[in-house]
Amino acid sequence: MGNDAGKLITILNGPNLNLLGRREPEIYGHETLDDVAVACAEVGRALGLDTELKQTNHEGELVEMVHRARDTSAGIIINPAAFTHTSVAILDALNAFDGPVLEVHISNVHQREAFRHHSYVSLRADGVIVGFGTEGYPLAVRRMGTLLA
Ligand code: CA2
Repeated sequence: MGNDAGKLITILNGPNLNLLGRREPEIYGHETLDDVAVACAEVGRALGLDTELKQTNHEGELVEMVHRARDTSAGIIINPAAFTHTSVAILDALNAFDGPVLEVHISNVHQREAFRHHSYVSLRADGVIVGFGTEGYPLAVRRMGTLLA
């Protein structure tokens, strides 16, 4: 890592988001997770922030990714996907992270089934972006620029 490295923002994604852009475009849009990574990197670069985007289908791995971010990252942006609505373990891991946490949901979860209306992660999140499509991710990076200034 060179001396010009900026603060790192880790962008975590939960189960099935590897299918982004390939299935259910009427709900989740046409952008892939790789497209999201590029959009976030562009916004981050303008703010002097480095970004890394990760995805896993496994709850324990998401917990470990949050733990790793404790040593590497100034902030976490997380779309826990279905674990949003079920996982006390991910909430506990985020509670052990010192920096800002922003929660992103691509769809407007409040317009969907009642079980999507509650988020454990929102108890920890410093902000939540819901229903902005994949544009929510670079917007969250922009907000990180403010929170970490
Ligand atoms: O709107 C969101 O970002 C969600 O976190 C997406 C989750 C869902 O369980 C949450 O309630 C809201 C589902 C992610 C599934 O992603 C797919 C993407 C493309 C095709 C199929 C699934």
